[in-house]
Amino acid sequence: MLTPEEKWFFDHHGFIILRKVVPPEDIQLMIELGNSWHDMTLEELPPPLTSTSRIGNSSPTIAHWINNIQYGDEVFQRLVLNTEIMRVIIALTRAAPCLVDCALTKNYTSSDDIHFHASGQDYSVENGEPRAGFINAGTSLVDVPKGTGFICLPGSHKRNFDPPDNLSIYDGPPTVINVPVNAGDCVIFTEALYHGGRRWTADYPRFTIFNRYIDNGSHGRFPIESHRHLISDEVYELEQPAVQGQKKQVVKRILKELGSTYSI
Ligand SMILES: O=C(O)CCC(=O)C(=O)O
Repeated sequence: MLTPEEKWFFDHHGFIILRKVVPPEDIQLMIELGNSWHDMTLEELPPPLTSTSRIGNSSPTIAHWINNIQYGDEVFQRLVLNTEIMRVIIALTRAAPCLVDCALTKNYTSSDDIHFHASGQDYSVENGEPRAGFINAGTSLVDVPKGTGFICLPGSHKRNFDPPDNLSIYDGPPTVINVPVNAGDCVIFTEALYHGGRRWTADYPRFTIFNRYIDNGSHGRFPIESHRHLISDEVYELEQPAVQGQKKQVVKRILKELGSTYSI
């Protein structure tokens, strides 16, 4: 599933980069839909699309995101089921992924910085394979120039010691690294990794899709039954709770497509 180099890279850094995994025509369509949804108010969004960044007390200049986008168009379901991305997600979840969030974030030069944060410490190596309990697959729809966008504290997912408080997302290597990507590239990282986002600097907006997966249960989330007709059976199944040791049909189909004999 993962090559020896990918296993080493993920274990060492806490993320992996997949290059050019999305076709340009899908990228174009996602940007068009993203632009139209981001121009809408919360009430105008077609249900069940919503924006948790517009609910509550979040900063008005936060880099806003739209949630449940997989219900908004098939193009986002194609990304959810993308074989190259799922190859890594299936490996890291020991063949038991549950999709818990699909969100499309738009950053402007006026959008806030995203400071270091991490969720949990659920990362380990089992039977010689890296595994992560909470994973984020961030696919960029635009070219992200060096110096802006995603940054992280490489290796911090192992968290044997807490990082010092005085680190800045603008610090440089070896402590903080910035990960420049191009449109169609996907950065898959464990949410246990300390990460964040630098202020956007290009003269076009940044669009990123963050698809999040867990490897056990469903974080109390379930497919939205009232809009179940808007997603395929495979995406519906992927949103069902994950049970270790039980492979979903969608996982079996992707493994077959990959020619993998992966067993737990
Ligand atoms: O802008 C970025 O790439 C970082 C996004 C982020 O920190 C998050 O999704 O939790």
